[in-house]
Amino acid sequence: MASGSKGEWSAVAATLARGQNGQKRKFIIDCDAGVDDAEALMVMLSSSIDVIGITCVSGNVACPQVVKNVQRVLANCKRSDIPIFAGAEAPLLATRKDATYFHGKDGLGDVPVDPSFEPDQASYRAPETESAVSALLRLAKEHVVSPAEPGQSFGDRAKTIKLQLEPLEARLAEAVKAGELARALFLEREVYAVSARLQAVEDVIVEFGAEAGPGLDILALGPLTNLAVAPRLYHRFPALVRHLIIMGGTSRARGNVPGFPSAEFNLFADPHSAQITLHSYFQPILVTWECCMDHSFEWHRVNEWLRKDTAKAKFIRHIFHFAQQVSLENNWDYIACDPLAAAVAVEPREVVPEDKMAQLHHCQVQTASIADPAYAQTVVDYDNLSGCVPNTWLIHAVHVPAVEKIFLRKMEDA
Ligand SMILES: [Ca+2]
Repeated sequence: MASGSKGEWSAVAATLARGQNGQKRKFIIDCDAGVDDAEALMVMLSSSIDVIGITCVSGNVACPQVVKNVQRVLANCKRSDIPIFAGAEAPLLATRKDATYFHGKDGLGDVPVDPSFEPDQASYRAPETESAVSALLRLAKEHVVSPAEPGQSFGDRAKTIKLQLEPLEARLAEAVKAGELARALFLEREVYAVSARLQAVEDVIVEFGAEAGPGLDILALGPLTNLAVAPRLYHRFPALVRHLIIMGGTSRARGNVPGFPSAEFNLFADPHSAQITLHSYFQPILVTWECCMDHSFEWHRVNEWLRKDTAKAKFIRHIFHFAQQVSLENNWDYIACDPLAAAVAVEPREVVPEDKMAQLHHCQVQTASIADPAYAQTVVDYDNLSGCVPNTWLIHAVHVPAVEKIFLRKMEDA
C-alpha cells in the first residue's frame, strides 16, 4: 500500500495557498537562472504573493552570472525593489557542472539587451553585500509569526515529528536485537535525521515560543547548495521554513543528464546538498522531472502564448530563442520545469487539486559513487519498505488548464 495517505495533500495545499493569519505569503526564491528560472520568477512576480528576496546559486551557469541574469529579469518586470543575494559558487563535494548547452553561455540565451523593450542596464539593482545563506537565516527569523494559525505552530510541528520518531526508534531497537546490522545502520541514519528535525523545532520553541510558527516559504529552482549550507551553519533554520517547494529529482528514476540515466540536473549538480536538504527540512515538496515531462507543451502552443504584444512576452521570446532551437533540433516539446514548480507554489489547490496527484514518501539521493550509473538518482520508497519516515511530497500530476492560466498571466505588463 502506498504510504501517501488520502486527505493529507489537501491540508498542505490549503496552508500553502494562504499566508499565516491572513497575511500575504512571503517567498524567497533560490535560483540558478537560467531561462526557465527567468520564467518562474515572472510567474511568481505576477501572483498574489510577496517575494522578499532572491538567493542565487551556481547551476545552469556560475553564480556571478546568475546574479546578473536575476538583475535583468527583475528590471524587465519593473521589480528592482527586490533584493538579490549571491550564494554558493560551487557544490559541496561534486565537480561543478553547468547546463549552457540548453540555456546559452550566459544562461539567458546569449541575446543582447534589446533597448526597444528592455530597460537600460544602468537601472539594474546592485546585489546585496550580505550572502545568500546569511539572508536566508535573517529573513526566516524576521518572518516568524506569533501566534501562528491552528496546525501551523512550532508546537504542532514538534508533536508531529515526535509521533514519527517513537516507532522509528522501536524499529531500530528491533533491528539491533535481531542482528540485522545493515538495516540497523540504515535506520540509525534515519533516527539521526528525524531527531535533528525535532531538535531544530524544539530549539526554535525555546527562542520564539510553541505558539509561534514559520512564516516563510521557499521556492528552490536550482542545485540545493544554499539550502544545505543554511542548516549546517544554523541547525534551527529548517524549522523556520513553512513550506519548501523544489524543482528537482525524479519519481520514476528517469533522468535528464547525459551519461547518468536516472539523474535530474538540479540534484545531479549537487547530490550531497540534495540529500542534506531532503533529510533536514520538514516535508519538502518536489516537482520532479517526470512530472514536468508528463505535462509538456507543444511549441506551436507556446508560440501562440508568446505572440502577446507585451514587453514581458517580447522578453521571453527574446531569451527563449536559443533554448527553443535546441529543443526543436532534439524533438523536445517545451518542458516547463521551473515555471511549473512556481505554479504549484502559487496556486497549489488549483494546480494540484486532488490528493492522488501528490503523495508523501521517504526519498533519498544516491550519492555513493559517480562511477555508478544510478548516481544522483532520487530513491523513492513507494511502499515504505525501508521503515523510514515518509517526509517528501512528490507532485505526480498537475491540472494543465490551471497551469496555462498562470503561464499566460506572467506575460501581462503590470
Ligand atoms: Ca533552474
